[in-house]
Order: sequence, then C-alpha cells, then structure tokens
Amino acid sequence: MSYETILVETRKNVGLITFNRPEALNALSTTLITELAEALRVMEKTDEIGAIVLTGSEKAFAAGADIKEMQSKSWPDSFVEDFITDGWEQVAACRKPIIAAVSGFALGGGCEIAMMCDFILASETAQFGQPEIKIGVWPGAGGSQRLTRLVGKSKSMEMCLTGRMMDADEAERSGLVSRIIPVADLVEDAVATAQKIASMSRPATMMVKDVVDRAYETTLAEGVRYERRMFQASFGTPDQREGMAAFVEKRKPKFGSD
Ligand code: DAK
Repeated sequence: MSYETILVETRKNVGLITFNRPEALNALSTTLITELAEALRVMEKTDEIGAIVLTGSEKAFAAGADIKEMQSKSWPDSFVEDFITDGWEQVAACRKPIIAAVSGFALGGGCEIAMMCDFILASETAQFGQPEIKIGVWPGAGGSQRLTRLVGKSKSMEMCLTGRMMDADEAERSGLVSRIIPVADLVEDAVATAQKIASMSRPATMMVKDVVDRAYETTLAEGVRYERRMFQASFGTPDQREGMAAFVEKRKPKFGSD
C-alpha cells in the first residue's frame, strides 16, 4: 500500500510510521490522519508486528492539526461532520504498544498524538506544547486531559493558557517523556525498544498496556482488582508456562509470537 503523507516500514517485528509532510512541519491534515489510521489498522492485523513506532522529522514530530485546512470551517459544519474526529482516535484505540519518537516540534494535535501513544521517547531537540490558545482555540484531541494527568494541573494549565512550550529536559523531569536520546539515535533506539517489546509474549504485552491504561480510567481499588484478575488469567496462557519453564531451565523462552 502506498501513502502520500506518511512513510511506512516494517523493521523485523516492528511497524515504523514516519510523518512525511516536511513542507508543513508534518501538520496533521485530513489525508495524513486518514493514512495514519489505515496504517495502524493494517499493523494491528499483521501478526508479525508486535509493536509500533510513530515518528516525524528532526525538525518536527508534528506542528499540530493543519491550520490552513481548518481555518474556514464553521461551527455547524464542524459539528455535523464531526470534524477531525475520525481517524484521530485510532492511535489511542490501537491495542498493540505504540512508542512516540519525538524530535523537534510536537505541538497541538502533534503533542496530543504523542500522548495517545503508550510512552514518549524524545531527542534533546523536542519541544512540546498546546499552543492552540494563540490561534483562538483550545486543545481538542485530549490535550487538556492527558497533559494534565501526565504533568499535573499547574504546568498543564500554564502551557494551555499561554502556549508556552516545554523542552525535552523539562518534559522528562515532568513525566511526559520516559527517556531523552541523542537526536541521531532516536529512531534506531525507539525501534530497538519496540523490537524488545515485540519479542515478549504478545498476550502479555497487550495485557500490560490494558492494565496500565486502567490506572487512568478507574479508582485505585478497582484498578488493583482488575490487575489481579488479569494476572490470574495469565496462568491460562501457553506463554506463562513457557516463560516460567524457561526461567527454571535457565534458557531463553520461545513465545507464541516468535
Ligand atoms: N498547520 C498548517 N501549516 C503549518 C502548521 C500547522 N499547524 N505549522 C507549520 N505550518 C507550515 C507554515 O505555515 C509554513 O508553511 P509556508 O508558510 O512555508 O507555506 C511551514 O509549515 C513552516 O512553518 P514556519 O515558517 O512557521 O516555521 P517556524 O520554524 O518559523 O515556526 C512553529 C515553527 C511550529 C513555531 C510555527 O510553524 C507554528 O507556530 N505553527 C503552528 C503551531 C500550532 O498552532 N499548532 C496547533 C494547531 S491547532 C481534534 C484533533 C486535533 C486538534 C483539535 C481537535 N479533534 C479530534 C476534535 C488539533 C488542533 C491543533 O493542533
């Protein structure tokens, strides 16, 4: 399948999607989001792929939704056609682990897409922000909610109210980013991290994603109960038997997805 605005590769057991609209700092046009959603759907259905990496260029992960495309929309039109909803949710809905590898600008919808991923690896050039306020609007793809959960109310409120960007160091200190990697190594490191995840038991990685996400959606007591039930269910998988037997026999496990 060929795409206009993204590049898609498979690196062993990992799907790599690269935003590719350099002339617009990877602004997230309808075409780009439609192609992203389609590529994710294909990767979800591809058995060989166990994890996904989403990245942009050194200059920009993505500078937000395409302002030129949306500037003349009216409220009734955008409401009736549910403007820029379709496709965006595919990232958060993907059941396989997704890593965002961010260099340069991750602004507005770009920051929101990165936060929909399971974790963010950033280069030292990364800059995160929700600058929608500067163009008279506000976050619309979960930024006000996910950023607040990730970095706390004070930083989130300041960023959303002033449009201030957060650099990679501050983002790592604040818990938005899991690790900072030199820009030249970012994609390779992200792919290697994804390959490591993809080499684990497939049901286990998908279940980890499911149980960690629960922490954002429910109370502590409910989340712990859910985790315990799911842990008990792991004893119904061949990979649990293989993983534990391999440990006892001092050998490398051979999981179902190998
Ligand atoms: N849209 C369209 N074009 C963009 C763009 C964007 N977001 N960002 C950059 N570009 C284009 C510029 O217009 C310019 O094109 P030409 O003029 O050369 O044709 C080219 O990319 C290079 O940009 P600059 O010349 O501005 O480059 P600089 O290095 O000087 O500045 C910058 C970089 C990132 C600081 C600046 O470009 C900038 O401020 N960009 C806009 C950032 C922004 O405001 N982003 C938030 C957009 S609103 C929703 C889903 C999503 C959303 C809402 C709802 N639902 C699911 C409901 C999201 C909304 C947004 O993201």
